[in-house]
Amino acid sequence: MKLSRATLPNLPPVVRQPAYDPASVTIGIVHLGIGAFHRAHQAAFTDAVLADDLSWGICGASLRSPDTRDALKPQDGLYTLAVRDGGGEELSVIGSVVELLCAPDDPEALLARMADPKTRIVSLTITEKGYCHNPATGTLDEAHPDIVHDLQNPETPKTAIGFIAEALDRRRRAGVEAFTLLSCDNLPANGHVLKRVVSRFAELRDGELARYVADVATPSTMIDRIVPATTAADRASIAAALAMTDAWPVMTEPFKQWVIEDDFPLGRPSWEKAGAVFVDDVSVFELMKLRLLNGSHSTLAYLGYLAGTETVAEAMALPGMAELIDGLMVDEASPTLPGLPGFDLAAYRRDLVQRFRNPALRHRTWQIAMDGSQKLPQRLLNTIRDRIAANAPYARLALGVAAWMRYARGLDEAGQAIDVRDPLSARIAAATQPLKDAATIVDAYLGFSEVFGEDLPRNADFRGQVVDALETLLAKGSAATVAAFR
Ligand code: CS2
Repeated sequence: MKLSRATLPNLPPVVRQPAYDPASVTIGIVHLGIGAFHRAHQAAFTDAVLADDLSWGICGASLRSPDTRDALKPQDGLYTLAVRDGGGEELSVIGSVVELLCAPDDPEALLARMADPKTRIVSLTITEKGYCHNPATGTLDEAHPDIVHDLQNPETPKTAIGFIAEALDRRRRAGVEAFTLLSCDNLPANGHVLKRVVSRFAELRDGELARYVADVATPSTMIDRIVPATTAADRASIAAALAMTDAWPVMTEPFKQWVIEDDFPLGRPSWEKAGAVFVDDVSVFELMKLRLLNGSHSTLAYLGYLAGTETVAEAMALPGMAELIDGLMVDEASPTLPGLPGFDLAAYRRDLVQRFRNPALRHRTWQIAMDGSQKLPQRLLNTIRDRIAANAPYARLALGVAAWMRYARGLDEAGQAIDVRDPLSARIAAATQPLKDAATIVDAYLGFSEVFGEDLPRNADFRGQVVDALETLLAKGSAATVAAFR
């Protein structure tokens, strides 16, 4: 038996089911990037409040692979969310995703759905590189091959930016109000970044569209939930618990946080009833999350992978790692954060360490290590900039950067190839693999201004600290370097 609307009555009672009839849900949200993260986070928040207003169902679109559509369409969009920690597992079937599209197969279907007046929100989890921007400056990369393609072929776009611009243009021409654009990616001021790249793209298309785009609401959000990729073992254990198969269940942790700027001219689901927090300005929360959680995560991922650990929990157990991460968060990153009156930062950090140690999640270091060139600026480098400006030490942050450099060259400590997934991986490997000593490797990396900007490569102290850290990593290896923090 397979999970679907027809088989819901056969589920065992321990599995929570939608508090509404999924067949009565209509679409109000188009989500671009229907991966596990969206399904563990925003789709779950929506599912929890959908009974209040059935017009907020989600059309989930993939911009590349058909895998999610192929897995979930035969299940009427239903899937299992497994919330796991040391205490056990809670299972729910989520019913908020009611349509699945694969953009490359049928771009027109997605454009028509986005242009439909009933679509009032277009949300995104397309990862950092999906913004086709220069990570160091946050501006549209106009030479990006997919952006060039989308400007030349506006009706058959490839990128989220191209789809959004064309859908907005159709709404403009039809006299329909614009949807709210809701970026849910791990970028500082994600709403502003999205507005900036879509506005620039619209300008390059035409002036009327650019004027229409200027008024589109793009609230920023901070979203947080750890979601490891689903494994074959996860699928098997969920099938056993459900007594039926689910082609793509999603694994996550109990913790979830969603902070949103409340700017939705065409309305929104009552997400606050599911625990979302609406604020005027999300930027402080975003900085906190990016610099503490994600900055630690990337550092753990590179050092952990190099030391031979497969998961974050295993990396946390390396001698010295807990001390290193604690020092990175408490001594180096936290002092760069603006005040958050009434917010218990120490408790937030303690929770983070617990979350990293969650024994029930196999969150692979390799998964987090992906796309480092797109992640480093907001996770580590901007924090370092603030430390430099305050004339304060940042050795642990510099070690995180050096660990990325050690990893992204594509050779592990035994000299074996690493499967590096990063838009810059080929260029980085070509520039750095032939080099042997730390200083020349660092200098080759500093030539990537889309990562390091113009300022850091010129900063002798920064260069020196990263060279020292990389020298240690190359000479002693990651495990011994980390152990020195004990
Ligand atoms: C992780 C994030 O893969 C990564 O880079 O750091 O996906 C992290 O798990 C989430 O931001 C947690 O909310």
